[in-house]
Amino acid sequence: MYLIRLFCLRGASAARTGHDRGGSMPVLSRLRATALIFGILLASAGAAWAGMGQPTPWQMDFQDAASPVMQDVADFHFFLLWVIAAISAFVLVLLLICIVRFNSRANPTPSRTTHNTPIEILWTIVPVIILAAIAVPSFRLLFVQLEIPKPDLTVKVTGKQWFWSYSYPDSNFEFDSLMVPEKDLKPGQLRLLAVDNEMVVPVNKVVHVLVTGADVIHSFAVTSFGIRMDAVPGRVNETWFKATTEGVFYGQCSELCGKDHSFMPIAVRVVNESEFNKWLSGAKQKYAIDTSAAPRALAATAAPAIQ
Ligand SMILES: [Cu+2]
Repeated sequence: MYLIRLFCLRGASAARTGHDRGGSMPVLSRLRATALIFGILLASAGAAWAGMGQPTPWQMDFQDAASPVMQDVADFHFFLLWVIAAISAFVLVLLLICIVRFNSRANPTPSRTTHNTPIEILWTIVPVIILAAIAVPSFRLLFVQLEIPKPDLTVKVTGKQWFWSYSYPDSNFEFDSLMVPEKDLKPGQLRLLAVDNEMVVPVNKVVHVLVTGADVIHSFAVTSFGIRMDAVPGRVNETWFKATTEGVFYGQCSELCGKDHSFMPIAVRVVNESEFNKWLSGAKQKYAIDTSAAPRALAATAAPAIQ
C-alpha cells in the first residue's frame, strides 16, 4: 500500500512539475506496460520453462520430474518458495512502514518504548511455528530418499577420471560409459551429454544404485530422478530411483574431480520391461566379465614380485 501510494504521489508530482523523465506516460500506463512485457516474456519462456531429462535453453525451473522423489523435491521447493516470498514481503512492508511513518520529518518526537511483551512472545513463537512447518515435510523427504524400497534391480556405478562404469552385479557384467566427443556427434545426440554406452533400466521399477569412486571423489547426479550421491573411493554409497517415464535422462558429475570433470556425463535410458530384457541378454554377452581369466592374469603379474 505504502509503496503504491509513494509511487502514485511521485508520479503525480512529477507530472505536475514536468520533471517526469519517462515523458508524459502516466504511471499506471507505465506499470501496465511493464506487466505486459513480463507477461510476454513469461509466455514465450513457457515452452522452455523446464525440460524432461535434459536442460533446455532459457530454462527457469528444475528439469521435469521423472521419479516420485524428484516430484517431492520439486513440491518441497515450491512450498519453501511461498514461505520465503511471504516472509520477504512481510519484512518489506515493515521496513516501508518504518521509513514512511517514522522518519524524523513525519515523526519528530519518537516514542521511548523499549519493550513490548506480547510482540516479543509473538516474534519468538511465530518463527518457531514456521520452522516446524518446514521441518516436517523436509524430514519426510529425507526419509523417502534414505529408505530404499525393495529393489527390482541393482546397478553399481563407479566414477573414474573421467568417465563412469556401470556394473550389473545380478547379471555379472560391467561396461564403461564415455562422452561422445563433439566431432563424432550424430544427429540428435546432445553435445556434452551423449555417451557411447548408456545405463539402461526398466520403467516403473525400483533401481538400487551403489555409488563409488575409483580415484577421486565424483558425484552421480541425475536431476529428473532427484538423485545426487557422492562417489567416494573406498566407500560404497547407496541411493535409489524409480523412473516413471520412458526416455533418456541426462546427468553430470557434480563434484569437481579434475580437468575433465565437465566431460563425464551420465545418460540413463529408461525402457519398458521387454526392451530391457532384450538389452540385458545382449549386454550379458557384449560386456561379459571373464572371471576365469582374472585370477590367472593377476597371478602372472604378481609372480615376479614374489620371487
Ligand atoms: Cu567426476
